Amino acid sequence: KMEAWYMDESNEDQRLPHRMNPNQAASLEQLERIGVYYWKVRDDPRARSDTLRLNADAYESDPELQKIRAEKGYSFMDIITIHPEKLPDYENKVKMFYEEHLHLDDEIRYILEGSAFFDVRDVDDRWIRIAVFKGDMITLPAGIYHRFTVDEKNFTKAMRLFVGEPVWKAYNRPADSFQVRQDYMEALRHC
Ligand code: KMT
Ligand code: NI
Repeated sequence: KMEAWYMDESNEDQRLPHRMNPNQAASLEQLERIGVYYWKVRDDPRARSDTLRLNADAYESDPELQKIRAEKGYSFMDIITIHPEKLPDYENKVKMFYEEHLHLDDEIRYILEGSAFFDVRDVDDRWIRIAVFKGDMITLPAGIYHRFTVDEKNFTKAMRLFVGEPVWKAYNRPADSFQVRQDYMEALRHC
């Protein structure tokens, strides 16, 4: 089951859940309104056959993944492993991913192993934290302010997908005058 919640204001460790007390859930509909799409785990054999059934263990040959990539034009993919022993300069990178930023293109991630949090700004500029796990795919629209962190398990293996030649450049907030930001804000007003 997908889980997202509004974050508390505490400055404690970014890897902690940072739930409000009491918890304030955010729905799939709320996420869709801000252009965030989230496909939930297909590893569950009881999943209905007409739902998307990605198999995170077979990502190299999974026909469902191939279908999505063909339909969406995700021609590029690579794999990033975020773990103290696997990623050079781990602590700095984890800090860097947690700087609030935007990109000129959609950020598309498919979690192959482990877990993580993606934080996105809602329409009122409040942080929503999205917990992702093995088998989840998430897309963040170009121009949305967001950030990423590992959780307390310190392990995320993710596939990065991209339409065409990848551009990973992040622009830290404030980037309000960027055309991509203006376009994103305009799109929000129409839904
Ligand atoms: C980003 O731009 O926020 C990232 O690429 C995060 C790390 S990829 C799981
Ligand atoms: Ni990003």
